[in-house]
Amino acid sequence: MAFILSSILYPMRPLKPFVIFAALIAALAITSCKKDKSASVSQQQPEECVVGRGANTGAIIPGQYIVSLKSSSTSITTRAMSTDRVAAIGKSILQAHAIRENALQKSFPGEHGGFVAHLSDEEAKALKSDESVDIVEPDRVIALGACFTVVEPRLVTWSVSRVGYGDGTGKTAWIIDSGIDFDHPDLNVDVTRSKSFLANNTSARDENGHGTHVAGIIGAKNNSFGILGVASGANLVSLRVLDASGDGVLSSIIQALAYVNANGKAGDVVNMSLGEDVTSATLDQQVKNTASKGIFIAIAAGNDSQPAINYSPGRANGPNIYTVSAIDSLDNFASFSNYGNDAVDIAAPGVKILSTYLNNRYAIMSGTSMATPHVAGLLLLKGNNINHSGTAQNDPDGTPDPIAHF
Ligand SMILES: [Ca+2]
Ligand SMILES: [Ca+2]
Ligand SMILES: [Ca+2]
Repeated sequence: MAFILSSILYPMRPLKPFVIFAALIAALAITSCKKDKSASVSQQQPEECVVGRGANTGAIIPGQYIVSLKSSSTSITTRAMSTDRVAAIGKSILQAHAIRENALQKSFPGEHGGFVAHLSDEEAKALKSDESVDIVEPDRVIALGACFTVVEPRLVTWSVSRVGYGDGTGKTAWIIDSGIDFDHPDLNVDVTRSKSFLANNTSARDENGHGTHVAGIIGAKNNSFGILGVASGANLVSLRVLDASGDGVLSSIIQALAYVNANGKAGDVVNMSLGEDVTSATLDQQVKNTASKGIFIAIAAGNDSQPAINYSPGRANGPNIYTVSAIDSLDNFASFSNYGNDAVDIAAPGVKILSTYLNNRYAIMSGTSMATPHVAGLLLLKGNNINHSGTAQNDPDGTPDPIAHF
């Protein structure tokens, strides 16, 4: 799996100091991962082998735009429309501006539905002025910087013990990530509703490991082996937006949220252990739109040691939306975690977290990516009645985040 580390964390472009720091740490992790092929517990894991954004995250995809439509427009209502119907509306809008029909690449239904199109700057500007159009913004790269250490499992991990746990049977978590390992014996994957939003791969199976790790924290089975998830036995739906290298595009995440809007129900939970290096009005709006249906959304605050309010979707605020910062096993605020209570709602364990991994294995990973599924599990069990137990120590914004608890 070394390609994940090398391809994402060693970019040719200038790095911010934090990214250089993360890359150095990851170099240590590669060594320990190689040593651990036999699934033995590493005694020398680096303290901060953090699953963060890859260096290209936020880069604009030239000539590709996300166009979302006004839901209250007098001419168009996308609510309850199929993907095909929204695509047809998109084509008619393109036509009205003398833009070729095949510029439309994909569409997403829902209250703030829309489409993705290949456009020139001038064409994008023209669509922005259309009275049916709400937002036009460039599509962007989403990339994951990942590192992991394969270890022996323990039934109840320190982190699940810290937040508490219960029976998640019959509850549904929609996991927008790199996919889930369908064959992992400790996971109850809802294969039927799983879906890939990648342009060139229709399988929702995980080829990266990140999504499988997230899935286990939420719902690993209550059986005689492996680990126990926060909401054990929950239905885990894989909505794949990141490929084997951890790369994806913003518009796939928006499509995945629209898919949850169409197929989910109140009480379900969406886990978003991913984010952008920038803000996206379209993504924030889709998150709020999904949450307004009574679907809970757990979102990673991000791993940049920066104010969380500067990143989408973590900055999206509103009922049923929980942006999650990370703590370690001593309740200390994780050095990498984004902060700021204008965005962050709650903290959860995110340093050295043990969970399921590809090919029947278990691994340790760190990041707000790992903190978020602890909260997602609690939301499945308790909804907005989620409790707190203690607060994050040394929270850099001066307002200690409450630590999530059953
Ligand atoms: Ca288990
Ligand atoms: Ca918030
Ligand atoms: Ca805080």
